Amino acid sequence: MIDLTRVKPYGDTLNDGMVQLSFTLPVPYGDEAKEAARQLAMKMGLEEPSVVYAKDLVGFTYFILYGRLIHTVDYTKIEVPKVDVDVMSKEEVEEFIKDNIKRDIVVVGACTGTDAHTVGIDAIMNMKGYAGHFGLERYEGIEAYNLGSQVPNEDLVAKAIELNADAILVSQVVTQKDVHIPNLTQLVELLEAEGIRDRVILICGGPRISHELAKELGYDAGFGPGTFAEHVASFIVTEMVKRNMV
Ligand code: B12
Repeated sequence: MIDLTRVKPYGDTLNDGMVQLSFTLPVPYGDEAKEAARQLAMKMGLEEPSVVYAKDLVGFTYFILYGRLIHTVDYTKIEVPKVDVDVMSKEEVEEFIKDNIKRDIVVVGACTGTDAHTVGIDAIMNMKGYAGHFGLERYEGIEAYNLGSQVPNEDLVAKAIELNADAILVSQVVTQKDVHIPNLTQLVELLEAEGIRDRVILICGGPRISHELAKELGYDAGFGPGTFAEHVASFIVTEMVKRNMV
């Protein structure tokens, strides 16, 4: 019987708490390094941790450990803010645009700032799509403009104004030292300064972007790993009708 108020990891048998974790320590490979890793794992709440793999990284050491986690979480109390929309298929979105918006909608997207990762925004926008899900460029009724990566916020805003965009999509993959936060915030400020923030649906996405973070930063929605074009398209068209942007 699973007690959802006290959930813990599962390895060989239910509730055994077994986990695997990996990390690197800035110390040379050797017995002392392995003992340091073991002690750290115990401080993290693992019982009987064992170092099952250690590799010299030229002065540093990389470890994989197994151990028995002592902590549990109350799954019944967990609430995660999510994009609240009924996801439609590509064909349903196309039909929805024809029936409810009655014009082509314009979507402009980019990976902004210094971020050079194109694969995420391409997955959402490109004709060929991602994992068997066509991107927005393939949708009838959507004019999609993918500006690529390392696009300054100023250029993205200028393009959105030029094309009279209904939605702006921003991808942020690099989050080291929270570099994405000022970059995402600056875009909102620029849109506000141009007086067009309320006229566009503003969406961000990336592997470490949550809907909650996106809302906090002034975006309409945020999408993380596992997103397909139809999730984004469904949100845009539903929101456009809600806001009477037809
Ligand atoms: C490929 C890759 C690169 C390629 C990028 C090539 C390219 N044309 O994109 C190259 C080699 C250039 C590269 C460079 C760097 N990279 Co890199 N890279 C990766 C890697 C291996 C895969 C990323 C990827 O393509 N994922 C596949 C896509 C489909 O997934 P995704 O981006 O998450 O997108 C999905 C969702 O997040 C969402 N989504 C994403 N964007 C958007 C936008 C919208 C609007 C919506 C709705 C949804 C959405 O939908 C997508 C589909 O489901 C990752 C590690 C990893 N395995 O993830 C590291 C990784 C992202 N890179 C990293 C780093 C650090 C760098 C460098 C800084 C390394 C360096 N020191 O030079 C540079 C940065 C260069 C720069 N200026 O940005 C780190 C980032 C760490 C962090 N927390 O910030 C990672 C995580 C590797 C690591 N573990 O350290 N990288």
